[in-house]
Amino acid sequence: PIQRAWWKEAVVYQIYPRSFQDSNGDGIGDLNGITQRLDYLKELGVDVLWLSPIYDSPNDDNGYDIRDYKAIMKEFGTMEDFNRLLDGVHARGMKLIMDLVINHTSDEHAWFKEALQNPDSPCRDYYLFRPAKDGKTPPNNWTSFFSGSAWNHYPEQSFWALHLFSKKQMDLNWDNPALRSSVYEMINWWLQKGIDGFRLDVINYISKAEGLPDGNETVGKLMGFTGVEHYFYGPNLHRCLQEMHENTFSRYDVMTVGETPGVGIEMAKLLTDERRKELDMVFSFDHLENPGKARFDLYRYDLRCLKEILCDWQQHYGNASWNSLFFENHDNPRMVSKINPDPAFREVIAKLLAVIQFTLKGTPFVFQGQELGMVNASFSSIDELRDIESINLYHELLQKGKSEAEALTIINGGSRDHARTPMQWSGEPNAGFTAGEPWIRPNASYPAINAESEQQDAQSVFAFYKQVIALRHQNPALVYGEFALEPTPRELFCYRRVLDGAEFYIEINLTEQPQKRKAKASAYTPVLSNYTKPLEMLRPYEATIYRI
Ligand code: TEU
Ligand code: CA
Repeated sequence: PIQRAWWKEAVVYQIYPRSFQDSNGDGIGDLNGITQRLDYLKELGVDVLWLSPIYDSPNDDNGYDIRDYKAIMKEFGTMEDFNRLLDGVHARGMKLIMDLVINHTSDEHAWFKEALQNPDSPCRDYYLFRPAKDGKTPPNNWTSFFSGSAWNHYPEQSFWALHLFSKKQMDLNWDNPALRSSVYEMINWWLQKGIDGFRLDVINYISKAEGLPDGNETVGKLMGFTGVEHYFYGPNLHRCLQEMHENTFSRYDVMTVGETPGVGIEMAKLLTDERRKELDMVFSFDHLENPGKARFDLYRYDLRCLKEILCDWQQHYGNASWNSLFFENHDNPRMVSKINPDPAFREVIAKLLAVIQFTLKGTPFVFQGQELGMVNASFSSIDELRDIESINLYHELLQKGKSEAEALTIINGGSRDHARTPMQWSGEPNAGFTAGEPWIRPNASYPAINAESEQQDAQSVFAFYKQVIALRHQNPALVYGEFALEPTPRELFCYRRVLDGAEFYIEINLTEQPQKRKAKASAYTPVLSNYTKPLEMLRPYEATIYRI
């Protein structure tokens, strides 16, 4: 039997604070802006808010480069603003979790500055400093996720330092016990403030193979980055996570979800098995691309492959681990656009995805704007992009001989900025996001796609989200029920959720073509559908929840 827990029953909503709501006209979303929108989130029905990083940061990677873990980023507000936000969340019966970025810090963090300045400082061993190989080249061939070598050279100290992400995001040395205690102390400081948990950034990368050996070039070509096999699941990963759990999370009633690119289902089981006391959930990313495809490849996402991956996790993850369910976040283009950019299908696809996300076993995570059916932007010049990954990749592509137009097409295919355009609140200028000059241009679709109009429209994507969230809250079968796949052709995704005599049947057409429906469904009672009433044939992307 499945152990019950509040975070298994919760619906989580991810906020990217920079793009959510500006309250003071400086063009940057902020904490007071979030506080102003709490009633909207309550109306939607979400239980937990996850905030992307709000800590003090020089913003080389929009806050994922932390300068001070115990201070709030100036653009976002003050600690008083944060306390008010937390109170506002709790007063509405919701919870709040924070992003925890502990694989690396900013190079402007006091630890790193101290490490550079003072050879005798204990902070020297908080990071991964190494001498040059052969006296001149970087210590190994690892590449950064944001282009180029993963090493910075510090000539005055005659050493190099590792950064898997930007040149200002310096990897921490998790083999150092003092570093680990400093991190736990910081975590407990936040937990004592009363927050309800954490999303842990690239947490599976923290332990690096001893000696930091060269990465295999063939693996590097395959993955797009060299060295990954030496830190995707490093030797001390589980030991570190168990120690962290013991010293922090275990002392509070909180939830944790690890961001774990590339782990796979078996490693994910080890990370989340409740008996092992490491993490509550992890994010696996395999379902975000079709097999053999990467984020910047230009292709149309085929939903038939989604079914195969999700079923694997639904059927084989076991009862000791609990899934996370998500299609979008701040690092990925909008899912609706990846599946089919034809505006005629936008709403049905957005609702189809909601049906899947809220009727499978696991905790759903909604990314801001997903509940409106927000779509990808169309960037017409590199000047419109803000993300360090896109900008670095653009220059890398030019260097490799691509034309500006070709490079821009690739960036438009996979840029993280698609998810970072302002939340579309209304048809007012700048989508109601700011009264000033927005830090990134709003998506041109906002006059048609926005919260204000969708809140008044009973057929809107927003209205559908409200209903499907409510349905899930009212029916434990949709949370804890057994998942039973119906055998069908690949084009259909049909399954049951069953618990204590309560039973739901979910019937989905994964394609743009009409499909023959399973005869049986006509005997059931439709509860929620992305079409008004069942017909003889399943229409394009039709998705219906039936009660049996
Ligand atoms: O992302 C980690 C990660 O591996 C990716 O999603 C990454 O952005 C991409 O694959 C690079 O090619 C996390 C955060 O979600 C992301 O926003 C940060 O930039 C990154 O860690 C570094 O902190
Ligand atoms: Ca602001």
